[in-house]
Amino acid sequence: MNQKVVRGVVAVALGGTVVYTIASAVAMARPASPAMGGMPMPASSSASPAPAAPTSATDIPASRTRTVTLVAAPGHLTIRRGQTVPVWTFNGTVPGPEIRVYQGDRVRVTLVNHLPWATTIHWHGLLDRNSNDGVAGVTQDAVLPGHSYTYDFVARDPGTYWYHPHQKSDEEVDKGLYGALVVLPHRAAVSPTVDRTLVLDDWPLTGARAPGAPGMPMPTATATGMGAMAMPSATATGTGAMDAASRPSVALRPYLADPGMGAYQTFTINGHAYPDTAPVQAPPGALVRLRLINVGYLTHALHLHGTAYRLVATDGSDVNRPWETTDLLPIAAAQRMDIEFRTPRGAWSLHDHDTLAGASEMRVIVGQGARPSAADERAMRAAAPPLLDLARYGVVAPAPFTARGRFDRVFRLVLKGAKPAMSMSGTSGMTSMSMDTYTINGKLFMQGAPLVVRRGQRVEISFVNKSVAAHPMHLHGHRMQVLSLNGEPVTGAPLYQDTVMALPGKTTTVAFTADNPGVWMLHCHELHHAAAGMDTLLQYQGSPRLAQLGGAAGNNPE
Ligand SMILES: [Cu+2]
Repeated sequence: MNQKVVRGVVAVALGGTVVYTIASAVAMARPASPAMGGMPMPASSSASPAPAAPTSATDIPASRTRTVTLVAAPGHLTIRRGQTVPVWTFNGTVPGPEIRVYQGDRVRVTLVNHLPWATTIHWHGLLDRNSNDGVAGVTQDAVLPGHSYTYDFVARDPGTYWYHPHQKSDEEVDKGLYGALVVLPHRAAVSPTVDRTLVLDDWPLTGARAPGAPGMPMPTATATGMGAMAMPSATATGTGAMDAASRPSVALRPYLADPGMGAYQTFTINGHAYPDTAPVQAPPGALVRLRLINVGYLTHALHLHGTAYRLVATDGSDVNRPWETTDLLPIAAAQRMDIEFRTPRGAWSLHDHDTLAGASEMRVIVGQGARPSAADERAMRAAAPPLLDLARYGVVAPAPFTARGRFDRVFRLVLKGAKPAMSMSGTSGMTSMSMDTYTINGKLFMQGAPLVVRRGQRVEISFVNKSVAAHPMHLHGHRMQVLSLNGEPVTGAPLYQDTVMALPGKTTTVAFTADNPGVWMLHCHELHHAAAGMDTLLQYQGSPRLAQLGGAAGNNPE
């Protein structure tokens, strides 16, 4: 794990040369039966939802079983006209097909591996059995090339989730292996007219700013294929620092305080960079729900022009009585933020309000028309709203935990990082960098002891970030209630997340009930940090670990 080079450039898919142009996701009226987000699904069956949500897979009638096949294979993605890059795909697309089901549906997903590497699928945020968690070396063996594996779960909790490999995840997710999982409630108080998913990603590409011919600015890996990673020039300077022309805005600096991320200069929404992003078109006054999923490693501050919005859900959990705001919405790695608003008149932007090179292309047009209005362009230049304070948003409500409550187990996890060491790799002329190390309580993954709990315990975890980098910490299999966010007590609506952003120099405290036995990952979702050691396990007493690292499949979750 420590020998890899960092800042994995999306590696080159040797072989398959079919160029896929991703179909624009279609603005969709709320479906009578769940739809697949405009993406083709190879095999599925569906029926109208029943009113009650059964509790186990065996209770679900076959008519409410959704059957999906996800074929992982190399392919190509046209990020924008003139820029097509080699990627890894599910069913030929990036993002992979959206899986949209109703609460209570049984979902059977068969993963078919046509990659040159072993892989898995992890259902990020889903509260389900440990055996479905898809973590190579912890809950299953990685699925070898040419093999398949079936996940079978009940979509118990409505919300916005996503899926991605948990085998060498820093590289496999980076190459494009991800997709949305949306679980619709049986009944919503008000159904939105438009319900769209926007998957945000960042790529280690210099994009439109790359010199030379259009096509593939991605540095090609060496002939040995996927294992060899080359450093793009942006990080070959020795520091990896973002260049002066592309520093994050002041508000976002703590979130983007990672000296190694300067290579990630191309930002996409649903696989495309503006102006090639699909607009969100709706008549004025229509209720729009946008499900924002950040599958990349950088935090983005999204700004909606032309109207106020409400943040209605974080990581799949509803926000209590959200109010209208025009603040920038920060969304860290792996987080989901669902927003609702009434469509304004005209054409307006939803965009990454930042000064990073890629921010201007992380943009979709909202409203009527595919081009921004003059009013929108003026607003783009003038606006300087603050970041939304998640600790003070929404209305306080009863919740399982309070900061002064009693806990059965209290863990204090100190997050640290060590500076990378540079080395030259002779063959390609590229500079590579040995992996920096990131630790929890001074230990790399698997050096440290797991956090041991018993079923029913009330557990508190404090993330004490003593590194210079931000760490979006993800706990599998549980919903965390955030008690204090970067030193600030949560005084608004109860804040539930499965991935909480721990900023440098701050302490963030979460609580949860140990109600899902198994062995679960707890790790940083800046997946380079995870691959560099920032992972641990939450282990229930008496729960067997279902797989081990290494072995025939080379199990390596990060
Ligand atoms: Cu981290």
